[in-house]
Amino acid sequence: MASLTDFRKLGDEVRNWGRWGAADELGTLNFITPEKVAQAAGLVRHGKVFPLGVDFGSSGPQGAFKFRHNPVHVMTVDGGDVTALTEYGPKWLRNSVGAEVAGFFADNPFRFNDDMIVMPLQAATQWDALSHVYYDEKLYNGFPAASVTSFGAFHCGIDKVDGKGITSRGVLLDLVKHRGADTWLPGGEPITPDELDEVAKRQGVEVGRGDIVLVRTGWWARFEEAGDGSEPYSGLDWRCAKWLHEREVAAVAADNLMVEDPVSGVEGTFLPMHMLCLRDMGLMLGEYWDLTALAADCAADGVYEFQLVAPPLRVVGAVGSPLNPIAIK
Ligand code: UVW
Repeated sequence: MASLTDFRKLGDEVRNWGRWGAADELGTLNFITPEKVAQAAGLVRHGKVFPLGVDFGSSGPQGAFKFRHNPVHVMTVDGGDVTALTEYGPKWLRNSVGAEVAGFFADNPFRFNDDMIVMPLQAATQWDALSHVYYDEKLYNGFPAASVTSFGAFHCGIDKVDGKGITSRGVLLDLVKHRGADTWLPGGEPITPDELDEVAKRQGVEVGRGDIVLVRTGWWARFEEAGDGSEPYSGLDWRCAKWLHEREVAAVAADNLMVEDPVSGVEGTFLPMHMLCLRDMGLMLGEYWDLTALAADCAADGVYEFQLVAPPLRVVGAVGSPLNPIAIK
């Protein structure tokens, strides 16, 4: 088990603060240049599209922790309600929303349905913004942690990165196939930097500047099968942050709930890789990405690179965003 001193040493090594200027809030997305975007678009050869987002609904993966819950979806207008509103609704309803909706529907056959969703932005397929985690009271690039307030993140919010797209070359590293696992990687065997090299070599793919790396652990496939996300699992060892730093990767995403291994690896801490990636490197993490269909296709044609299109929602001041990323081959 590493110490907090070891962690701080690695933090000093991988820190990108000031690399793109004192005001930078994009972090490693700066590695995605127009040339990189054009190169990624050139990887589209067959028009095969793989949506990587999971369902947003009540059967989602939340529940293992009390501080997050699954999305709650509610209908706010239902065209079929018109009779109830006009004929049976209580007076207060007829005088307010009922009258308004009945007005839209009066004397014509046209109807509409509306709905809303209430959810933690971290509930399902998501990007963590650079303001999601911090230590020593500092966010990425030295911005004060206190700039994340009850009004939202004034620095490093997800809205600050939307100008990048986000689109680049995606590279899938399939750990399930590499380890010869059935569906997923059970707990207790964190993925090491050396293993990432082995997988890339075996798949015949190189990881480089501006790439977005997708790591398949099988967690999502197992969750879909069992409907329970509380089983021990394996993710990236915290030292993989250095591997990503050395290759100048733009972002990393996985099919599990926190990319990194749930066993910290740094004494007395939680989420050390989050701290190194988001806070020190300025590298965003994607979680709960469904990589099953993409992995099957990559295994079939032996091509593990593709165009990845993964724009977050522009939720002002948010520390993360849901999305439906798309890989195109
Ligand atoms: C936490 O677990 C706090 O964050 P994440 O959703 O990024 O894993």
